[in-house]
Amino acid sequence: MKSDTINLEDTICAVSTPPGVGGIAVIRVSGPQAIAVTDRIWRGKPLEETPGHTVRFGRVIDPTRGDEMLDEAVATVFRNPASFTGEDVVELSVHGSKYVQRRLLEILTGQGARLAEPGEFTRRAFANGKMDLAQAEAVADVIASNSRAAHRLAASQMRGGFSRRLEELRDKLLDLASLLELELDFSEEEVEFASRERLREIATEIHDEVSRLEKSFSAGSAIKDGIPVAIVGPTNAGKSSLLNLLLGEDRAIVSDIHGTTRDTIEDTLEIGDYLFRFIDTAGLRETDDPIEALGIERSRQALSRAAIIISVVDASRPLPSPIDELPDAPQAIPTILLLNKSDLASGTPDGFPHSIDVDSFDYASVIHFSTKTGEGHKELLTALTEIADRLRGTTDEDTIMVTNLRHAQALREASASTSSILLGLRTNLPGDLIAQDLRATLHHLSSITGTLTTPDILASIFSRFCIGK
Ligand SMILES: Nc1nc2c(ncn2[C@@H]2O[C@H](COP(=O)(O)OP(=O)(O)O)[C@@H](O)[C@H]2O)c(=O)[nH]1
Ligand SMILES: [Mg+2]
Repeated sequence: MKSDTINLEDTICAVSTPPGVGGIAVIRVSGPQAIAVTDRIWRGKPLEETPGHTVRFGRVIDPTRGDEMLDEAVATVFRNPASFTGEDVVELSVHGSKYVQRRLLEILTGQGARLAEPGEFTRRAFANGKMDLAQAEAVADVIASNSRAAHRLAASQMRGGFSRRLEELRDKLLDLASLLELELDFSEEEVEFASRERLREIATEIHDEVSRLEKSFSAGSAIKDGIPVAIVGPTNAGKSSLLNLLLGEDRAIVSDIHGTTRDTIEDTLEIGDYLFRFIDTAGLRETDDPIEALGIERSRQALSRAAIIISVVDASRPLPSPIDELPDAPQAIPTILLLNKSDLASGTPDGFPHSIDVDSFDYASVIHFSTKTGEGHKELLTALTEIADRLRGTTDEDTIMVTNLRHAQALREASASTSSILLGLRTNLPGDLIAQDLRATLHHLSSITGTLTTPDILASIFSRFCIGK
């Protein structure tokens, strides 16, 4: 699958461990001259005579300084095609001093290697057919993943789960194409009606799956980047106190002055398998203060992006009624109602001075809470992870979800084309017109795995990788 046009003749090198000082740093060299170049600065058993998947201990020397020793090192040799990039690769593990890392790169480039561009190792792996584009992008996602759920999604995509699903869709599209062709070939005869029925069945299956994948993006990207949770409610309800309690630090200013929080404050927290992104907002109220008004506008924006809403009310005071007007939130977003300041509440059977009718709004859960005593904290964490489980869709951890905007856009286009196929079949459009939409669908799906991608798209994808990947 050589659809990439990068120069594969160069031998490239880069530090593949994080920048800075470490116990060990790994410098990766890849390309046709990887072993020869490294051998010129290597003292130990010659790497040229070392089989692939073999580790050697030796020394790295500096030929420009009378072969003075730079460091002791461990060299791991991989031979084309059995390596990450599909090329000859040497990974040099040296002591992680900044000087040793920098000097080793200088020595290697002095011997004919050049510095790798961001993502160039992975780009070569793609160019050499070691993985498709969706898998290559998943490498970056695995590296960036910061929760178990995000890691599992990325790892499954890297192993090719998503690519296989796309392959299945492609096969079905080809089935459809050949049936259409049959129909064209035999259009004079009486076979049309029987096959149109079958065509519609296949087209519906394809369309449903493409749409499902497309729709999974909003939850998929939330899981990848942190599920956005907006904390909303009237001023002084205890929203900032809640954020601080959740994060275990005094992140937001808390005071009994109404309108203290003027800007949205965001921070992430890992709970169970998920990363959540909590957004503390300014209380929604009418105000003459222009700064607070800007904050309130930001609150509304946070609300519109939220995957989960925590609606906080001060339940020790009379509540504005009806309560379902309290959260300024669309019904479709799962909402947790926190009846805060339970430590101040007394009186009625449920502990609150005012009977609270919450039935009119479909809350995901209603929790008696106190940021002072911590009452309800555990229930809130459980409620959040349960909603996240539902967002992920099933308990099946290998569920395929789209987490990449580029893939989502391609799927959106593919879904528009499959709609046209269905419409064409329903309205008995001629086969050759339907075939056009079929080709368009194939095109959009293929752009995800990179079988049909232009070099500039590739360049923009891989430039977002870090150097050394
Ligand atoms: N007694 C009590 N006071 C609380 C509780 N939560 C917040 N407060 C107080 O309520 C006031 C407003 O809190 P804050 O978090 O700034 O509210 P926000 O405007 O919604 O962000 C502060 O004086 C807090 O100390 C609670 O659970 N119990
Ligand atoms: Mg506040």
